[in-house]
Amino acid sequence: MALTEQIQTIEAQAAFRHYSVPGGKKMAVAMTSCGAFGWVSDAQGYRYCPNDPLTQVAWPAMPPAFKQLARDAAKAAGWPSFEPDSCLINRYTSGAGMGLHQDKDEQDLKAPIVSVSIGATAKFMLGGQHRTDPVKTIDLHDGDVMVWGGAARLVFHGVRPLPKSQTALRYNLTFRKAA
Ligand code: MD6
Ligand code: FE
Repeated sequence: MALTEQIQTIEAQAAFRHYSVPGGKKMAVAMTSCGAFGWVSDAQGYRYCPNDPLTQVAWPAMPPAFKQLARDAAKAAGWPSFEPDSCLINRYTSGAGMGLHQDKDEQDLKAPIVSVSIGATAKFMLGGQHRTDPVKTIDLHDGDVMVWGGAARLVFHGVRPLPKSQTALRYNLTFRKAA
């Protein structure tokens, strides 16, 4: 099954939603998850949960094809034993972007993150170890896979808002070892 069809199956069980960040604002990007843990955010902060807070039931299982894709990509990049237990699915519509951030809610920051881009091209911002470090912009296209590990694991990064005039959606899958 194609990745977008898998996403449709997942969102039928765990709908895309806009989380609030601890400061109170709602994120522009809509999110859902699959796997044993899902990333969530609310007034209490960011964390991984075994249940979907919208339904109180476990997140949909990670499709075997997702897991295999993540394992293969990690292996090719030098992490032969990556076993993701969480896949965060981001959905970008016109005007939606994601501010500079680090991913550090996972227990084992030595495990890599595998990122898969689907749909509309995004301008991805790649900074350094400090928020104020200079940022490079790279285009992420449909089908692009990035593996983040080692020294790159904690770099600041974000996504420039999709042009307002654009109607095509972008999805991004990030495979993580959360627990
Ligand atoms: C995105 N990606 O591409 C957002 N985080 O939509 C991320 O925030 C990200 O691509 C950690 C590792 C890889 C990523
Ligand atoms: Fe991130």
